[in-house]
Amino acid sequence: DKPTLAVVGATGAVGTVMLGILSSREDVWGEIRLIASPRSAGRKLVVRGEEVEVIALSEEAFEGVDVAMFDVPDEVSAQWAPIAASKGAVAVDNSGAFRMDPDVPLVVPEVNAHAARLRPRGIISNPNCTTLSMIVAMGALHAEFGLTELVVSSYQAASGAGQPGIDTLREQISKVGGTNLGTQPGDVRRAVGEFGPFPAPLALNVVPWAGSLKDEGWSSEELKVRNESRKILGLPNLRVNATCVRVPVITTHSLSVHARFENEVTVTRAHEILGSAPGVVVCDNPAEGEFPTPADVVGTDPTWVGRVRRALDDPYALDLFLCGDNLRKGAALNTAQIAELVAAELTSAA
Ligand code: 11C
Repeated sequence: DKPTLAVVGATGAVGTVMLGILSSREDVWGEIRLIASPRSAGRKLVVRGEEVEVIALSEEAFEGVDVAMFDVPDEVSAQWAPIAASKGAVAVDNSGAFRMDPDVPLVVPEVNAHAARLRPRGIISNPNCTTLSMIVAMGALHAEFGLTELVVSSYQAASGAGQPGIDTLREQISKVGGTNLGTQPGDVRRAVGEFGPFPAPLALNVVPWAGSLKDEGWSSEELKVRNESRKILGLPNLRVNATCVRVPVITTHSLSVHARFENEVTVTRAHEILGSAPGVVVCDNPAEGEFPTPADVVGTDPTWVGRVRRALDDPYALDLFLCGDNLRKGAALNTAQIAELVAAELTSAA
């Protein structure tokens, strides 16, 4: 029999994309059970072309479930993923609750699929969307050249902050569109009113902040990029510095990366490596105006890479620009891919 899948957080921004992804990928699932907060229970959502009623999160909801995906806030995962695991399900968690737990693998199938098999807590973590938007490409380059250092600047979309992020940006755009705002200090700040989940206006602006404040001025998001990259690549001493910035884009995170390697690099070889890496598309012909932008990448699955240059003063370093849909590969798609790895394992063991 095909395994039973539970989608916890089915009504959220990532959950909504997840249902579309589950409907379009090869169908490895038997029952797909949709679970959400009691507030959303009873709603009917379409998956695989059929209406399915959402049930409320409870211990009983995990009866008979083989794989349970969690697209919910950290504290909800922290409580409920272990409950799902105790009921016999493999929990695939998209929150930050377990990513750095040494007994929980942090998996990107193109980079470290093998890690998914060793899961002593019955939980597998899905990385943060910012890490995920670069790590498939960086993993491919690491395999060829041996990565030693990453210097990253992110350009993160509003939907990284969930549906409230999307709603806030759309409302702000409606207030500033067609005006002459953006010419005087504070005029945008006064006009937009609510900042929603962001610490400053996002429309007509860029905001050098994502997540919460950690030691010595770093944001939680910047530390996630560092810690998660190290864990996924199996490079505990990798030098990583990130500056995470929110930009007025609805969906698709972009990153500018300066990557340093053990071996000398060439752009030609980097293009070959990236061009043949599963899940990566090279779009790099600036003479023709060809480079990835969020407006073109949104809604697609791969990591898009362009602007590949060898550092002018360092033959061991590459500079590049990447875009990835933060709700797809950055969240739902990678979670679905991990769940499919587990489904294949369960099916072959049966
Ligand atoms: C953002 N990357 O863009 C964050 C959202 O650790 O899963 C995802 C937070 C996380 O705001």
